[in-house]
Amino acid sequence: MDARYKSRDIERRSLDVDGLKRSFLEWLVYSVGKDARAATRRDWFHTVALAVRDRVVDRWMDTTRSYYHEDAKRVYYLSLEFLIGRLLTNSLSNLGIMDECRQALDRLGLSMEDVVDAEPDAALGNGGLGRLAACFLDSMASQGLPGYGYGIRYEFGLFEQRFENGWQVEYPEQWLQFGNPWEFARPEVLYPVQFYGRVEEFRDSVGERAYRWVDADRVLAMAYDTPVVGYGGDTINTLRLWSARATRDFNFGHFNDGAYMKAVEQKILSENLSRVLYPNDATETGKELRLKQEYFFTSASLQDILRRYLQHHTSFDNLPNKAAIQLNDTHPAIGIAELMRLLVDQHALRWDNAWEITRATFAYTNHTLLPEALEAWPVRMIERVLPRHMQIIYEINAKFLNRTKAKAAGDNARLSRLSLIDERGERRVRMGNLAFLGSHKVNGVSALHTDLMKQTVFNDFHEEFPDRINNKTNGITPRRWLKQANPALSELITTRIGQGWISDLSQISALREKADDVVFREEFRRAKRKNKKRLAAYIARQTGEEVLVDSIFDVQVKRMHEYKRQLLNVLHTIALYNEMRDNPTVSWVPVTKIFAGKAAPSYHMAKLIIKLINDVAKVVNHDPSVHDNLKVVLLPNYNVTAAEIIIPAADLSEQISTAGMEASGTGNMKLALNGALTIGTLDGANVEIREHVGPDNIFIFGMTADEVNDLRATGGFNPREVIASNPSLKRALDMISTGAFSPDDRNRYHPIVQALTDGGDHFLVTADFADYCQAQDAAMQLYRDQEEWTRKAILNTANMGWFSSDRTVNEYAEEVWDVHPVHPNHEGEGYR
Ligand code: GPK
Repeated sequence: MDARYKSRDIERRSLDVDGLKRSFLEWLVYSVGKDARAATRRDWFHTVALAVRDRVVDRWMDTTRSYYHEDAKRVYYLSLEFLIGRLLTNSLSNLGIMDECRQALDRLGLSMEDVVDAEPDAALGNGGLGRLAACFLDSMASQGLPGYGYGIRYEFGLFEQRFENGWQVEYPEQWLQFGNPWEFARPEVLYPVQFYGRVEEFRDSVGERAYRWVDADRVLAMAYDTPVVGYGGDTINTLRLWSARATRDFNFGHFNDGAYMKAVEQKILSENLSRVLYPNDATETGKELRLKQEYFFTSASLQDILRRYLQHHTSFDNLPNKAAIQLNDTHPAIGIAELMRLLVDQHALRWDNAWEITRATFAYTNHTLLPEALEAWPVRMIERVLPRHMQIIYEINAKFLNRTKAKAAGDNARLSRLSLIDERGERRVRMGNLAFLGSHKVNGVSALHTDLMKQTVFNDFHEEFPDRINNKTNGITPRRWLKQANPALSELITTRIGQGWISDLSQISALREKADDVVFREEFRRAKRKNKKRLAAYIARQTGEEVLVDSIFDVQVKRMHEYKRQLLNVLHTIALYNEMRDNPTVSWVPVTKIFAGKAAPSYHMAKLIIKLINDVAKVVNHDPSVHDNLKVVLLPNYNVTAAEIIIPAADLSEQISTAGMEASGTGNMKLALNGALTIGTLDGANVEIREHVGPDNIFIFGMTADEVNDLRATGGFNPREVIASNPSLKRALDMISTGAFSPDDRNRYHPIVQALTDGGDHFLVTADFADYCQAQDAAMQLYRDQEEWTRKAILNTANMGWFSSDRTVNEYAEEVWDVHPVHPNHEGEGYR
């Protein structure tokens, strides 16, 4: 090889300050096409990202090659959402070249923060489910597990939220507008995906009945690959996202008709498939385009998985030993019918053989028990959009029900509950039942949620297949959520216990004994204060509001949803406001109520709650009689980047859902790990957080899931009575209903008051109010004793080790996937 190229190659990978600086300048000029004088911050971001990407590519290829050579079993994580956030800090930090990069930029007269801030936030997800997928990618790569993410490359991620006159307004989120330096387009990795058409029956070569799907519309799925850098940079995995491309098989008939433009228009429309992420969190809208998105990415992914498998194998018998496919909720569950179709129709396997392989390959994670979120597609829609799949689903169902009938002994109610088809009203396919039946393992995402799955939605299936349901309590990656988001605390931790915690979070338990060390407590407080200052500056920039750094930062950040009960928090805010006004001479512990979260654009109640928070903020923040004792802020456009600023600064973590409704929560874990004390119900993973941090270090209140269940079952709950017997609750509600916060429109909040009273208060806000206020009081009193508060905060951080997504992913790897770490061979290339 030409020596000049070789030396350039080495330079491309060099990780020292000089090498980085030289390569930044080279990228800026030759790829971004600017000189240093004309370059904007965005140009520098692209420059740095491209230079960093260079340092990843060799190791990425080594990793992929190692998996190939070892014919390792891979896990494929199919998810309609990956809420990744920014990648620059993540890549630098996982490669271990953060300081070098900062210095290189410094020598160019640039600030690292400015460059980092020019990166758009990749928001290809709505909330917890999508962020979990992103944490899993980080954990799989960090532990050397051969894991691939498969999803959709949405052109528009989750909408940008702005407040106009206090109301949420949605704007398109154009994260790709200026290009995406992290991804590699793969125009040669292209799979056809079909829709509509009809099914033709014929006799195969041995005279058996066989089927083919004909006269269908076609689109192409084109791959874009993003390297997923594991901690330490040894393993670089792949996130493969599909983009819809029109096929070129034009109908020449149209040309002759002079309908050329019409043909082209149809082609262009087919690319809408990957245009936009549906903005509903835990609700299902039943839109045909959504079904098509689900099938589009699932089919492309399965074709890709089979192609990779067939590089080493000629029969499909080994597929379950070489591929584990995890369904992130039911969104990719149509994949079960699709794999059957591919095996039976395209590869001529016998049905029973194909079914055995399919079931052994798939596993399914359930993320919610909310009935409105359980996907059920109208039979008529699937018949039209995916006619062959509808036949396959009927066949799976018939075989299953026939087998079960013998045992069910005439229990028709049970059989109809087990059926894949819901026959009540318009006939629908229950995707949860399909996912359950087509998987060898089915899991919930916290201990409580998994128990409730067994008792409720999957009760009959659990009796039928008692070994299938298992629990995998969620986790979060300590790299992004402690090391990167909270440098102040992570540096402190590392000085005391070393840096082992970054890749093995269980080691953070060594901090327990430091809780009694006054010097450490002082330093811990100092780190928190630094983060609070950073957040206060952010709040001022975003809302114009000045908040007191020494107040309790009481934080509720998550999607706006009635079951998450932001309303309970608002009612307490109003009650506290009244108390402070009534007792101006009392020395109050100052409180800053911090909210953030998006509402689904069509979720009117959630949008009204946003407006209420903004209205309450306006009144409270401008009332001189409460001074600085109470401030309310609702930060716009909550996303991963905002979370990285808010979470490290929190004192109190609001996890106050109606018990039994939050499957797990993961924000609860991020906040506790960053030293916030939780105020929460016994719901989702809060239950396990209490077990780990200890009941003395968490504020638990409210009804349990069992109590909620009993209360609802007996129908004996009357919110009017509860309100009448609680003066502070009554006063707060009266203020809302008489327009104290909406003098311009006194009836504005009628729907909210209605829901909490005559509506029956389905989410039991009023039922938990008194207990919640007591827990809030206890928190405020504790905050007066800063030593005691800090001690508990440290114990929270120290006891959260188990909630690392490394632990979660290892449990999946051992108990569901049977995949094992592979150590890539990097010998061929010099890394440093
Ligand atoms: C659950 F069903 C859904 C959904 O559509 N989107 C979503 O984010 C969340 N979730 C749960 O609400 C959380 O409790 C849970 O921690 C998270 O999924 C990850 O499992």
